[in-house]
Amino acid sequence: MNDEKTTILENLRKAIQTYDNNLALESAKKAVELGIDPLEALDVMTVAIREIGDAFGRGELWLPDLVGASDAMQSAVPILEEEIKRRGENREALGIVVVGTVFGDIHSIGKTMVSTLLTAAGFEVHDLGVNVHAKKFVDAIKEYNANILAMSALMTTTCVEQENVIKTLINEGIRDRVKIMVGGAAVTEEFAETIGADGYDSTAPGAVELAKKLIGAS
Ligand code: B12
Repeated sequence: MNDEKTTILENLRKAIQTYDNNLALESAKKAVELGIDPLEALDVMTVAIREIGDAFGRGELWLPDLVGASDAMQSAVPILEEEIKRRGENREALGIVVVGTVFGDIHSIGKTMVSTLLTAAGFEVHDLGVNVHAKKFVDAIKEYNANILAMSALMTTTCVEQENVIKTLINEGIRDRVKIMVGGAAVTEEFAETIGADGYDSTAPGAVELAKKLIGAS
């Protein structure tokens, strides 16, 4: 198992580095077949895609590289997410969460991981997708009677939109109805405090623990 596991995890890493959708998909399927923890498989790919992002940031890679790595990751992610949900089936409903990536930002992978893990942990999750306007968050919180709002932002230019959403909730008089957690590569603990969010975490498993803590379920 150990040799096979190492090979599969290595192939997942390689698939992201070489933009190989097929290798990503097949390796994800093998990971599930072999009973590898899907979170471990997601971690390996997350590290690899961030390295691609760093190289892009240094001007060593280009947008098509981000697209290639992202396509490869998104070939594997649904298989692993399905397994995460399967492992978490039959949990008791803990709370109602509205999730989305903020307006101006189309990065979806981390936000979707957060949604999946919250669902697997027993939360009722309403994922609004990406590029979500403040008004849409407000409407969804009212419609689903949510008690948690989780916002993702990956860019320094869009994390400020999280503050705009919080201000909109205050203006609508519903700020105190929800606990607000924020995350995504551009967000920090200090920033979360500055904008008046209730919590921040840098990982998707951490988002689940935070959500439980915020509603007093842990
Ligand atoms: C893949 C990618 C893309 C893909 C996205 C595809 C998709 N469907 O998501 C594509 C190619 C489309 C893309 C486009 C762009 N990108 Co881009 N992208 C990335 C990259 C390489 C990886 C992002 C990712 O998926 N990471 C993996 C996931 C798992 O990590 P994550 O999202 O951070 O989520 C984790 C945690 O943050 C946390 N989390 C996430 N959300 C939440 C929410 C809560 C509540 C909590 C608690 C936790 C939490 O949990 C997750 C799992 O642990 C990053 C590099 C990086 N270091 O992040 C650049 C990066 C984010 N992109 C960048 C840029 C500049 C762009 C573009 C502007 C490029 C361009 N010139 O067009 C466009 C922006 C388009 C837009 N308007 O949004 C920059 C942003 C720079 C900045 N600081 O502002 C980065 C940092 C690259 C860089 N170093 O320059 N990108």
